[in-house]
Amino acid sequence: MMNEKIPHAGGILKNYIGGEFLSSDLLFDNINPVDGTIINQVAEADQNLVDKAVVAARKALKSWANMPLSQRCALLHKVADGIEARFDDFVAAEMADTGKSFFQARTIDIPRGAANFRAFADMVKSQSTECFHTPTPDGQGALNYAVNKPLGVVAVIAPWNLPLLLMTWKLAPAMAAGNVVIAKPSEETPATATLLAEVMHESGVPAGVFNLVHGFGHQSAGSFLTEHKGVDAVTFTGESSTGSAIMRAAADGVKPLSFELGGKNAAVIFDDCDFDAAVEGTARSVFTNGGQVCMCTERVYVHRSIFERFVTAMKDKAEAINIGWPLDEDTDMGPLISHKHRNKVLSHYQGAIKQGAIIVTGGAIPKFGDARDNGAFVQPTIFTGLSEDANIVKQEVFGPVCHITPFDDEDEAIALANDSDYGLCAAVWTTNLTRAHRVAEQMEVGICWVNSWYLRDLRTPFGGVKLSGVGREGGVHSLSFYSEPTNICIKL
Ligand code: NAD
Ligand code: 6OD
Repeated sequence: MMNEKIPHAGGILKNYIGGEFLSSDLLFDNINPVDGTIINQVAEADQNLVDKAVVAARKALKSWANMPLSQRCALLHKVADGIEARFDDFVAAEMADTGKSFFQARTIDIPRGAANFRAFADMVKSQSTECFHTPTPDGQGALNYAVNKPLGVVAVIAPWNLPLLLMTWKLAPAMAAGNVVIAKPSEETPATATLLAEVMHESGVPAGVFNLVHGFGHQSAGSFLTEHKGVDAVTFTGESSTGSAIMRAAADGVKPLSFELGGKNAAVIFDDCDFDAAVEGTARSVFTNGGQVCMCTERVYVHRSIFERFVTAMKDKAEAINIGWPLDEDTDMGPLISHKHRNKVLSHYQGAIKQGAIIVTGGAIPKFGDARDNGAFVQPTIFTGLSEDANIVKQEVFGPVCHITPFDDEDEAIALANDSDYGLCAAVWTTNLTRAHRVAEQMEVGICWVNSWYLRDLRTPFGGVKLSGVGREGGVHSLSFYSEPTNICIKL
């Protein structure tokens, strides 16, 4: 990647508050995980700037909420147009912050950023409301109906793995439903949120409707937002432990919360599967984005009759992954997000080896002999041979790794898959339709894919059970979370 193609390379990424781009005295470095170089600096929002964002948002709330729906939706389509018009800038910024491949940034992350705004701008127009005709003793009855109002000022706190995609997945429905927002991207990935602020500004979104504050979580912009009396609701994607901290912070204000949290997702491979499709799909589900997708498979359960063949085929897939420079057309996988995260992933690898894992492939840091050796790369890794209570089988790693275990029958496979503190998603591979329904229904997760993985329809409920989340977003579920219904009862 040529440095001059990265927007704001060498400059300062600012906060966007009340329609103005504001710097601060607190600057931190934004690091490229491919080679450890500094891309630019980021202006961290202190308590004063967060207060200012809340005041600006509150001031904008009434006029945004009361804006004719068609006008509000037209503005959101304009934001989508703006992302598309600056597509190359967004791709370059996302790649620089994360090291993800050009292919992934241009086919998944940035297109979904625009698609999220279009989808919710269209969906909100057909949002319906409940209406009941209620019998009364006088025989005249009453009419009960609900009107949907926005929640108010919504804090949107996003992670680093799919920065623009996951930020806009929450911003778009929140804004479509008439809320004003304060976005806080991860400290690791501040760039595309800053470009989004520029697009909002250029698109004519009124000052204060969209605000951006940069910074960290604890005792920084993140907790300033979640503890703020002027913030009406918090929508968060990130680690389950951060979700707990936010829940505690939001408890005093009894703020509505929507949480999309971690996963320890299982794939179940039956002996009647389409073998090649199952290998291809499972490899994709383990290694996409270096395993840094909340839906990535980290536990694979394979029927014993095809276990050895499956493990060998997965090994071949892992070893064929091209790890490299994001811009190279043939790069499949980039680095992890940071050295700190790599240390966490490597300590999981080392822990697994210590607990007696068989290393099918990987387990270490790749060597390149160039600047990438300063980056945060790890090898795609497959383990077998551990019992179900081993740490790497229990805890979320969030790296390019899985453990593969054999099973003997369907009931055992279901029990193994469900034996987790998490419950985000699962994948089931079988050509038997009856079995597919039977098994998928029994998975204790928010989403179960059959013969596929990460096949998305933005209208469907998305979220997790157990430690994987609270609530559902997607389609009417998002619009419902970001709205507060008032029931009106009219005696007839
Ligand atoms: P993280 O929880 O460390 O950080 C997420 C965001 O929360 C960041 O913006 C961070 O600054 C902020 N934050 C951290 N502590 C905070 C606090 N005390 N108060 C307020 N804000 C705080 O998560 P991450 O490392 O950025 O992302 C990886 C994790 O996210 C993984 O566990 C992954 O499974 C999960 N994730 C879940 C989904 C989902 O849809 N379920 C999607 C993506 C990622
Ligand atoms: O695709 C989505 O809408 C979504 N919420 C994806 C989550 C990915 C987790 O890393």
